[in-house]
Amino acid sequence: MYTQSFNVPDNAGGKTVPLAPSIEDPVLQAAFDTRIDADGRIEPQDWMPEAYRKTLVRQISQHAHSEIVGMLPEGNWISRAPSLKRKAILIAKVQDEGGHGLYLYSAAETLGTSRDQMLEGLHSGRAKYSSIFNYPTLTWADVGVIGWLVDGAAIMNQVPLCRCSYGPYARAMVRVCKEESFHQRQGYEALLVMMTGTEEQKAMVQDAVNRWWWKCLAMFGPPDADSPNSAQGMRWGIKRVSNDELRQKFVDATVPQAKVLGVTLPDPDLKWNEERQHYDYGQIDWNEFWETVNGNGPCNKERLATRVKAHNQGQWVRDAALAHAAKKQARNIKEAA
Ligand code: FAQ
Repeated sequence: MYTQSFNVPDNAGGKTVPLAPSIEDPVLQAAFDTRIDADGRIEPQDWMPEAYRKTLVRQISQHAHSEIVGMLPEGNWISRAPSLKRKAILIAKVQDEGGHGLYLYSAAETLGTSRDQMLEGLHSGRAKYSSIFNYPTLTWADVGVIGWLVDGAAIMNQVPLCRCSYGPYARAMVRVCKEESFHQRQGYEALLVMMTGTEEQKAMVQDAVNRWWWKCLAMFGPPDADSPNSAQGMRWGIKRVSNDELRQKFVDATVPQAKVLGVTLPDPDLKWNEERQHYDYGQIDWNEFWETVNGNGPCNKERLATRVKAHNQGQWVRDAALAHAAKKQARNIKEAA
């Protein structure tokens, strides 16, 4: 299993790419560059180039939206969990994902973009969220497979982000990764139990693995050669490991787990390459990925509609909290007078 011990070396990745010259303030830019080159942290009060700020807001808000929309596919199974134990675990997991979204919105707010602005981007369909959450959860085995593979892929991507150059994002990720590790293990354990069950249960697990495997590989984003944000993201120490490298690490870590579980990963080209000391794997359907990212996946419309409805239905809670805060403030002022 992957844990906090998965780490990346200092100075990993793109320090060979020259930093973009600043047209904003050469002196402040030089101080920023020095700190980035020393693998130091940038904090909210520090000067930063606008492009760095913009990239962080793009990535962190996309990440926050993924956590929030990511509550929906598994949330659909809370009322149908097969036992009280599984229901309690699933409620806690879905709630954790909501918490991750909130840490991340808070981290993005330190960059000067309000949560309302970010939510407006999500609800209007302008902002992205992870492609993986636009697929349906057809059986209970999907819940286990999401824990094992989707959380597994998320951890692989997110552990290096614990050392991201922007302090609030890095700190949020430490806590997120600890929780995601539990999520991954609970999913794997649920599947292990099903694999000791009936033939129907085993077939259900295999079917879920067949449907989710390729989508999980695509989660890491486009191949490095087609990833417009990677070089700069790595140069700034936001991303530490490239999309393709993370995908490979995920495949290498998952193949032995699939063997222990007793399922087949649905890829005839998956085989150990002695020379590379990695598993080779087949072609990902990037057309399908981009269709899904661009709003045309099987559940995009349903997910967005559910999210917007939930947000609107929660308006009274936000109004009540604001009214209470205003009354409390008025009372405090009166008492102090
Ligand atoms: N889906 O140039 P790159 C989770 C976009 S959380 C949709 O490579 P970048 C927890 C990308 O935004 C899962 N869009 O971009 C959980 C960009 O478009 P833009 C989310 C994608 O930023 C588990 C364009 O393609 N995790 O699962 C995807 O350098 C279970 C070009 O791509 C994170 O967000 C995609 N899969 O690298 C919850 C981690 N991939 O923005 C519930 C943080 C790429 O220019 C249940 N994010 N795009 O319009 C990252 O590490 C990066 O943003 C990447 C993309 C790696 C996702």
